Amino acid sequence: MLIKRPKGWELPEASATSENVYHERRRILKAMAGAGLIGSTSLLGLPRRLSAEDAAPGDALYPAARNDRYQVTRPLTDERLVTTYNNFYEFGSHKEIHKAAQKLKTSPWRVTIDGMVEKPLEFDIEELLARVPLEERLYRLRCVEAWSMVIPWTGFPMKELVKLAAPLSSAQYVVMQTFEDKAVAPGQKQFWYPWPYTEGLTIAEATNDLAFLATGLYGRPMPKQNGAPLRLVTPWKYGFKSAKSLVRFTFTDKRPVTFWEALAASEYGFWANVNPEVPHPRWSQATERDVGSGERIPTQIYNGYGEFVADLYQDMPGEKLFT
Ligand SMILES: Nc1nc2c(c(=O)[nH]1)N[C@H]1C(S)=C(S)[C@@H](COP(=O)(O)O)O[C@H]1N2
Ligand SMILES: [Mo]
Repeated sequence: MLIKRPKGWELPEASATSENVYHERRRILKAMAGAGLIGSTSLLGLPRRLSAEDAAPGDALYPAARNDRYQVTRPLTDERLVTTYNNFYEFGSHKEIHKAAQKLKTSPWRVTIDGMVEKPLEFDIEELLARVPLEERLYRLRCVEAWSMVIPWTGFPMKELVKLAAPLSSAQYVVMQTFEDKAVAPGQKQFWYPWPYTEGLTIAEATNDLAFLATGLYGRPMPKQNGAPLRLVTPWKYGFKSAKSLVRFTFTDKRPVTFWEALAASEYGFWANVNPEVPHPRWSQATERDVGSGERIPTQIYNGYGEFVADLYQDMPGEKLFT
């Protein structure tokens, strides 16, 4: 879903994310690890420890206990891959965005809940973290570009946020928006993108057990490139649904037009449920490349989470559930 200029979509697997560059980086990382060069310092823009001025929100809450209800059978993807092989168009469409994203300031971080709710709310992320139970969950992540990972997220069930918000019975969707700040996110100067990054779920989806608001990964506060301090994770949907660095949750009775849908509705729809049998208009979704092992593996319907979510989509004729 690389977009270099208006209407010029391409598949990054074949272009931006050069496999050679990627494997070269892995080779260097391995060599450095072997030579003991990767330790607790901040090589490669991967700070292990944050300086006092930039302490991550809720630092003291990590690690959180794992919730064993969510099992995976593949090994976890190496933390270095999880924190370097990213998509975050606010910071560019290359695979160096993990460095560019360090400019993001996550403290203070205000979150707004508004729209069709009993009472609009605004609070600091720390206040939110103090009011929700943090836990760890192992989830598969399947990007629409046909790569996948297994990630140990820390966060809380999205239904906890819906509870805090107390939506009116007329609300049908929750719309999520990423921060907007051209001074830190150069991608947002690219006027042809419909900023801010916007995503949405039905209330039934948002209150499904699987819907998760992640605040960390690998037992630590969320790295900026992965969407600090708060990002959505919906493992049965393609990765682009999981909007990063959220600042606003708006409850509404109107289905939002989401970021990728506004750019290319025939390629990236509202529902975006994973299905190996429904190809993207420009490539097959039958298999995926596990970025850890490099192996191609079969893709599963709902990314293997049908037991949790298939019921949500019964009797919805005419809806493009898998685009
Ligand atoms: N705000 C924002 N959220 C975003 C994106 C983005 O460009 N901007 N990219 C999405 C895509 S396409 C994917 S696959 C995942 C990647 O998450 P990760 O970098 O933590 O693996 O983030 C999603 N969330
Ligand atoms: Mo993606």
